[in-house]
Amino acid sequence: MALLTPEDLEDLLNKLRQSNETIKASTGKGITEICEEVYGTRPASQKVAIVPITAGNGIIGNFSSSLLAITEYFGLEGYITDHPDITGYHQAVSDGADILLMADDHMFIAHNLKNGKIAANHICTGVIYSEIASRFIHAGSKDVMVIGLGRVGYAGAEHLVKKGFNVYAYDPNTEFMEKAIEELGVNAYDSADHKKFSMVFEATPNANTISEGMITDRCLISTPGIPCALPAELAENGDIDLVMEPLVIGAAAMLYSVF
Ligand code: NAD
Ligand code: 2YG
Ligand code: MG
Repeated sequence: MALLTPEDLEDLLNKLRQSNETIKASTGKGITEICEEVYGTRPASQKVAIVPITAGNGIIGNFSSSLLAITEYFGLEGYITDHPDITGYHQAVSDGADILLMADDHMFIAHNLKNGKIAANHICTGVIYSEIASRFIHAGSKDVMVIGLGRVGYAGAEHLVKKGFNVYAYDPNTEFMEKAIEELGVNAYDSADHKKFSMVFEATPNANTISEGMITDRCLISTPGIPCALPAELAENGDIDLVMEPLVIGAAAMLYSVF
């Protein structure tokens, strides 16, 4: 799995503000309202403890401080534990924290100790980015394109199918394609069909996964994938709305899903 770098997390709240402007312009609602509608929850003064984790590749610079900034952006009190790992976990529970945020190289979780709810970042990221794509106010149909059916992409495809969208998907991994066709009932995207989409949810670790032939002139591309899926020459087109942000949107969805 591609890990975040400290550089990805620089200037995070400005990146969020830009993304939120695009989300509002293309869906009519901001990220807070969308999270409230998807999860049916609101913050209620929960205390959030962020526990740095040294396992595997270790601490990522700016990761814990970014989670603290996100916590505070959504109106909650938060803090980073003095020590990482088990000692930090013990401190958070002893302090009476309501919600824990912590990540190793494989899982990033939010755990609400008071109501028992637990959220995984890959699921929440898939749900919230696919939800944003599906809300495009200029869409002419219920067709949505999903690019990448890994951990994040599959969760988003499942969310869209459950919401009644007509989901097309592409992943070069044939096992993942077959699973999504059999278990979710998605349509296999075939470029030879020359079908174009105005709503695209992209979740791959690769650049330039979107080609001109896949998208309508006016479209919304919602992507947690790093680096950018949209080739630079297409990104210059002012009619393409691009929602792409490295951490906050997915982390916000995690918090709302455990409130
Ligand atoms: P994953 O490895 O589980 O899945 C990625 C999938 O993309 C694979 O199935 C792969 O076959 C597919 N793929 C690769 N190239 C493709 C192409 N050209 N067209 C279609 N599919 C292609 O990864 P993941 O955990 O699902 O994460 C996906 C991306 O999202 C990563 O870049 C990850 O870092 C990022 N991510 C971002 C956030 C965020 O908040 N912004 C949160 C979680 C993950
Ligand atoms: O506590 C720390 O600083 C580290 N143990 C955090 C490790 C996080 C690793 N995960 C990732 O980099 C992401 N792929 C998942 C985070 C989702 C946002 N893109
Ligand atoms: Mg995010």
